[in-house]
Amino acid sequence: MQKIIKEFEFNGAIVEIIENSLGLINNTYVLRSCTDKFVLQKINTYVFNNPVQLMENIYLITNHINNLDKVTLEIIKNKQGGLLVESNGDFWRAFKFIKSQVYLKIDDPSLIFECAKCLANFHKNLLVFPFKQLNTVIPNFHNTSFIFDRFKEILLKTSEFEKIKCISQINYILSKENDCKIIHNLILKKKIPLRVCHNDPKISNILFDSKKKAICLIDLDTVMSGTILSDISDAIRTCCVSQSEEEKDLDKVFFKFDYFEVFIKSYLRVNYDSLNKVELSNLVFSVELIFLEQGIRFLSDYFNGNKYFKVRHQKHNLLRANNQLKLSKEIRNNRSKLQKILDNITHNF
Ligand code: GN1
Ligand code: MG
Repeated sequence: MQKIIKEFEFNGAIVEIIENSLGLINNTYVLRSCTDKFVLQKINTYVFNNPVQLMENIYLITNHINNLDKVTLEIIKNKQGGLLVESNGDFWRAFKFIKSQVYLKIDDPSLIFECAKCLANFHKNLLVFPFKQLNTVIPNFHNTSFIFDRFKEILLKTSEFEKIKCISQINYILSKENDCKIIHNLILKKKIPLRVCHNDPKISNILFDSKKKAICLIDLDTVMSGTILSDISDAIRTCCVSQSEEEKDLDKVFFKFDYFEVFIKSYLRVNYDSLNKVELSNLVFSVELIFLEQGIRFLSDYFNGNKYFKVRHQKHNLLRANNQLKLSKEIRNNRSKLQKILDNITHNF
């Protein structure tokens, strides 16, 4: 790693390297010199097969946000002025460290308010950004219809033994084929517009200061065009739940309706005007769908040999899938309750 470190424009010699294992994709290290801290990341090229295009996106997005005088990640370039360092087929990039706290789950409604506001401001700040300038780093990233089809392909290669053990999860997912197409079809029909989206605004990708105020969204790897519904629902997926996706005791896992209300109020306060009617009328459904999608992604990876998400044991992705599928069903059974909450809020706008 010393060889890589030497290639970047860090000021001061690095005296400490600490691995941060929060993310499920890249390898992240916090470096400290006598005066400063930095973040160094090895990009996971199984997931991101074009790190150059990915960094081009981050460069454009961070410049745009910076020019608005808002806080965002600051790239540290290599000594030749490039955005990446390549070594033995691996790609590394670095950022300035932002002094902050992250949360894996939330027990305080004021943090929900902050998360939603932070996401809404991110969307608002990027409204005028021409999304066609962004590279598609992962095609079909939140295309649930595509994710469903891929699940079916993986099932064909999965052993009967394994499938029997997960028969209830498989049958549940297979029964949702039509649901998986709904949002995608609305995008194709241009009823739901494409916009610049973060595409991974989970709670641990939001930095907070010591006063519990949100600073900014990080992990900009997947910033590209998409529907704003996947962003809103993905933040809700990780903010408005009793336990994180890592919880394996499903009795402890449930959706927090009161948090949902706070989230929606706070988000719409900032960004109500840019949502169209079709987006609003699909918002509750998109929350059910994002849990289902994440459940399918975890289960697909489990059947496929855990190649995508980092795992600590062989069944890790299966347990994560069970957690997400339980929540998807809970939303399904409470659609009208959520719709009422949403309607009561939008009524006042
Ligand atoms: C991954 O990189 P990280 O850990 O923030 C994943 C997201 C998932 C999330 C689930 C590029 O995010 O899509 O929702 O794990 N990122 C990618 O925790 O697949
Ligand atoms: Mg990520």
